Amino acid sequence: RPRVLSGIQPTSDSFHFGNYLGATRQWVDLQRDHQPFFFIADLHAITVEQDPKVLRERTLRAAAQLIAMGIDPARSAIFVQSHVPEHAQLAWVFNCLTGFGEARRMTQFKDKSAKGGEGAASVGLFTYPILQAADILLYRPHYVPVGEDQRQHLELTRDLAQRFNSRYKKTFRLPEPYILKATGKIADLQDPTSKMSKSASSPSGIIEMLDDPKVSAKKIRSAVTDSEAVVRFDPETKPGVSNLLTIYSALTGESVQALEEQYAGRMYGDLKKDLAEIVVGFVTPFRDRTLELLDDQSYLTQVLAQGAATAREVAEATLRDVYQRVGFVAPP
Ligand code: AQP
Repeated sequence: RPRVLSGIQPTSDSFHFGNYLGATRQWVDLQRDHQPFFFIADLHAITVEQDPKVLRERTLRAAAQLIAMGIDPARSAIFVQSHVPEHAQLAWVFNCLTGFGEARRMTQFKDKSAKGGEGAASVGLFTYPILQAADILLYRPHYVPVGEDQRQHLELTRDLAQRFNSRYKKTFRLPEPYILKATGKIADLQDPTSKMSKSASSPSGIIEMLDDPKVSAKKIRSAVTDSEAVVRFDPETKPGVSNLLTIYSALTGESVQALEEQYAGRMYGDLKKDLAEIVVGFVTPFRDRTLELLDDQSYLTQVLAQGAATAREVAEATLRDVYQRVGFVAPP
């Protein structure tokens, strides 16, 4: 079975709809006929300052949310990145293969360091995409299901794989990004030309999966639209309404075209009210299940231990090949 791999950062109390519709929902689908590796990226999380206690809590919350949304620990390896030391070890090798200018071109670093100035950003934030390349290539996956914002990082990953293969010996598979056109970029409800983002969105722009469902419903009802008052999908001129249609379609399975017909001649208020109900119906059982799982931390710990054991088997073998190929003497 082809392998898939992806990760998510434990940098907030809850995943948001961008994370879910852009990435983790595909994890759930792909686990059926692939060999899946899904990790909680705590090494990535500390590229910006984290409170240690909160980071620990959020790591377990992330595991609970993944299971609650349908990742099955019997099918998928769910693990914490820092439990598999080979991620950091391979990242060092890739640090030494990456050009400084090449790393500099990564737009996420430019965006994320823009606020406080480059001087305030950590070197870890700068080399984040290189660690990400190591995360991926260690498992030699066929597909990497992510949101559109990760496309550039995936290209760097493929470049590094190719560089290593041609400099030393064919070691890595070139992974394909698995990015859905429809949901690869879920927009901020208040600023629909930007992506929904935990660090950049205002609280009213982001739907958190673990929020009180009433709060999420209110956020949908107050989403920014436009003055045309026609329910029509056109991301260029009507980004707000188009985003609502995207979310609606993704949650119900109805096509955007069918929704346009259903809401022809009706008000934006109707669309928002119906979508708010759909969102409440979706997040309520998810939230209940997550909270239930968080009550049984020994189960979560056991899932993560089993996931790390499965992941390490693969990661150790890859790192052994890499160390041998770059010329390191085998340890005694
Ligand atoms: N708005 C989005 N639309 C579609 N996909 C998205 N992803 C994130 N935002 C959207 C995808 O979610 C996965 C996990 O992301 P992450 O753990 O890297 O989180 P992130 O990128 O830190 O999430 P945010 O909200 O975007 O945080 P900031 O703003 O801090 O960077 C990834 O596959 C990502 O593409």
